Amino acid sequence: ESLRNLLQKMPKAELHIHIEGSLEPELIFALAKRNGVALRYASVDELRRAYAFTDLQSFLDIYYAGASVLLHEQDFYDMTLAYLQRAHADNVRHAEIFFDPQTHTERGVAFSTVIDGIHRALDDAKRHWGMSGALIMCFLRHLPEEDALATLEQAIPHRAKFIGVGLDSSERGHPPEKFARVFARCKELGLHLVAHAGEEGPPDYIRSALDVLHVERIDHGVRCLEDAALTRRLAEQRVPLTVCPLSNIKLRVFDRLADHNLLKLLEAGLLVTVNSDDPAYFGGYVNDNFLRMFEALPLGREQARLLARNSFVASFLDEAAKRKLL
Ligand code: ES4
Ligand code: ZN
Repeated sequence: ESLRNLLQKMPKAELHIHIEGSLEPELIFALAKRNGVALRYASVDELRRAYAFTDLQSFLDIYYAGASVLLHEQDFYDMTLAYLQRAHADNVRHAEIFFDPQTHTERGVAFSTVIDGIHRALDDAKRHWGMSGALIMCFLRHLPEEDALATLEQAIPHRAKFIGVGLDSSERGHPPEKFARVFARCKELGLHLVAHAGEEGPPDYIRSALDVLHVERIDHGVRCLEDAALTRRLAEQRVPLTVCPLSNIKLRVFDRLADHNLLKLLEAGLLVTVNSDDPAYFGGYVNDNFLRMFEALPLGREQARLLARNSFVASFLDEAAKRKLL
């Protein structure tokens, strides 16, 4: 059996996927038409041609514009079911999915519309494909902490529909410390905690995500290797990193896949996972991330099996569910 086949067929979990980043251009246009929303792009091709990013911010501008077509519960359902179906084809058995409520509530969409539509799709994926899913609510770090606290208040009546919180959007200039109070409240509520750190931001943001926010996983975290003491700590404490190779290339964190530090992260003993981040924008779903990374770096079957195993180990599934999937 080929390495390609192994990568495609091995059961895996996906732990770093923004559901709004799974919105394909075709669905953006279909929803724009269905909802009577005007787009700045004349066609699917023109929109796709705009996906030429120079950094995180240039991507985020287009990503928030794309999300503007989402108005009704059914829109959130359709987007989420499309992702889950595509992930099922990649043999994803479990997905922990980020959603950005503020992107929608700021436009006047109700919090319940967002979470109910997404959550109904998770229920259906479980029934159709036996695939499990869980939601992680992200706070937009470019907005004030007060907005994050207000979002948390809106989320409380829906507490049973999500398992944790994260931190995303523009990293530079918005250190984890800015969200210390809201993360402390989330910890009291028994929520799982994660944060994007060390994607574009410095290793110090990884350290403060751990020390100030008390996160259990670091999203991206690839810049940890600039700090040897931090790298040793992440390895010793088995802190998972949810790495997204194609994202890192599209957003110019690394020039080429051959320059990616994934193998170095593994060699440092880190609990690395491979994920798609925003698959509709970055040129591939999770198996594309595996296949292209394994073509570009000297990685083999042993690492394939390790990365698949890590995806379940690093998940927030309970130990009994992990044992069944491992
Ligand atoms: C994101 Cl790649 C990335 N980084 C930070 N925030 C995000 N939101 C969606 N994708
Ligand atoms: Zn991300």
